[in-house]
Amino acid sequence: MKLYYHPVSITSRPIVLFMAEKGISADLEIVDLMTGEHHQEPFVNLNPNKLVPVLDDEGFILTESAAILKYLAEKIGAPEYPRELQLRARVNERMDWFNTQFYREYGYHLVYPQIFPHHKRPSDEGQRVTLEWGKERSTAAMRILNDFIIGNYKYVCGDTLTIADFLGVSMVTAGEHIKVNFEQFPNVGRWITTMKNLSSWGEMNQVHEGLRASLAGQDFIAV
Ligand SMILES: N[C@@H](CCC(=O)N[C@@H](CS)C(=O)NCC(=O)O)C(=O)O
Repeated sequence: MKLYYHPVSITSRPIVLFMAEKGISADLEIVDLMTGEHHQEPFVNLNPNKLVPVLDDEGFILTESAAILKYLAEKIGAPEYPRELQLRARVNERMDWFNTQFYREYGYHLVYPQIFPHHKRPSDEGQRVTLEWGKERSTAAMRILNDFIIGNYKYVCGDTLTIADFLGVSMVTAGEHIKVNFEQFPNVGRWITTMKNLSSWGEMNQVHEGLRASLAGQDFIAV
């Protein structure tokens, strides 16, 4: 099995963290997003969307981080993707929410345009409007995550760890690069701390932390 990924990518980090936690081994091949390797052959043949991650399981090619997490969890029968109908439906619901409602605004309208040069809008006005839009909607999504989805629970689907936590926490902690103030969202902060206590977190997030440190001196628009 082979995973094409990048260690700082929001959508790759949950996969490598889950694999490390569950002892799933695979060849890890870095696709250098910084030099545009994902826009060139041979990667574009693998994923014409020009995005990581991509899983290759003996020739079976799978894109989409949520689908890859479900595939891996199902393959090893992991309790983090429960089989019971309604428990599984809740996990799917949370993953869809993170991947659409949350990531669309927080990733593509707030974090990426500020940390990836090729996501920056071509005019100052375009950048300003995008970030204003992203900040307003990301704030609303973060409140929903804090008040409704996590609330007094330990995780995003109740008190049991699921693959939705792996997906969600990687997206939410991307906000560390732009200095999101998580003190405004104490339940989210508590959940992040819980997830950071996973035994593989530190090792799997070294490059994430390196990027965060390299951006520490810059000013950003954040939630
Ligand atoms: N829906 C896809 C989204 C994948 C995605 O956004 N990948 C980003 C991770 S940083 C990427 O490859 N970006 C490259 C770029 O924007 O040029 C998934 O969940 O796998």
